[in-house]
Amino acid sequence: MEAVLQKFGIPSDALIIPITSGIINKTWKVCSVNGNYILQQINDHVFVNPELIHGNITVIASYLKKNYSSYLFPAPILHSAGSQLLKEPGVGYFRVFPFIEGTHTIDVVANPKQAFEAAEQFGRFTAYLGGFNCNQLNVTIPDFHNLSYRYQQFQEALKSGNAERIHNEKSLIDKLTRLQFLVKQYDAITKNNSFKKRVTHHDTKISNVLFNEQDNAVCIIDLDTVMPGYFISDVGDMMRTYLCEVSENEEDISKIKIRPDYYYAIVEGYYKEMQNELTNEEKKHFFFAGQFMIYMQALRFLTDYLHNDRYYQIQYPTHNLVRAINQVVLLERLMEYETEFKKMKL
Ligand code: GN1
Ligand code: MG
Repeated sequence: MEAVLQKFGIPSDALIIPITSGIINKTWKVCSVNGNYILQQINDHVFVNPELIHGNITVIASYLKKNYSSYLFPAPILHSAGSQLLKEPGVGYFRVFPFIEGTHTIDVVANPKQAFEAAEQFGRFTAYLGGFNCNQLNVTIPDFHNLSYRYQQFQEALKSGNAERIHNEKSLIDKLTRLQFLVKQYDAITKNNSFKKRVTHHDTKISNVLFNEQDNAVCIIDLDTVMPGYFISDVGDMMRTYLCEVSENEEDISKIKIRPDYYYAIVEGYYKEMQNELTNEEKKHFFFAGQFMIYMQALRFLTDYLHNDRYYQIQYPTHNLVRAINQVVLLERLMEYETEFKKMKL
């Protein structure tokens, strides 16, 4: 670790504090006499070509700088050999971001204002990049939010996965199978010209937004999965992670409840920035966005559980199962609000 820091010009006696909220990359806060930084080791099983991420960051940073010079975009710093990404042979890929002083991240959305502000930030990011041709971006994880593909992976896990786990989880598997109509709706979207591919963040959880001391959102972070995508990915993942007070890790399903105010806050914040970008057809799909993302995450967690947990970091053997059950309950709770939420006028 010291050797890595030194290459970024950071003194080796810096204090290194792990940040454990992500479940893919490894992240540390580094406090040194030169200033504070965020150090990350990229998970190169998930991001097999980390160079692609940094290609995206570079072109986006330059577009935003040219067209929206006051937009706050925390770009990684360069190491001694002059690039953002440091490859340590046999160890992995590292990058360092400046720590934006006076900001903090939150893990749970505590009030609708935070939800509104986060949604506004993610909407603004896509809207500002409306004039940027998203096809220039590298695809850092192919088929990342392709629901048909995720369903297909689930089907494969049912054939080749852990037989005992498959047997024991039959009722959960049946439930997810009955929700397959959501895959059909997604497939229709991919064939509908009214749905546009835009610069999409694809990981809009609240800890990817920096807040200042007044609790105002100041910028978004984590551009690893920025790729061409549909707006339902970003709006849907906010719904998945902000609507409920407890996270995907909660075992006690009685705590999984929808907070309607937060739904309206997400839609209003995103819409404020994106209303001129979205087509009328897209505007009718805010509710679907939540269903789509929660369902996809349930499939991904269960698929990983059936494959003996090879993708997500887990803290105990049934962790992915708990997460999958949690997401199915969340989806069921959301669907109870279908009529009410669809009445929202845009
Ligand atoms: C992963 O590690 P984190 O929280 O940034 C995953 C997301 C999932 C999320 C579920 C590259 O993101 O898609 O929604 O876990 N990212 C990747 O907690 O797979
Ligand atoms: Mg992420």
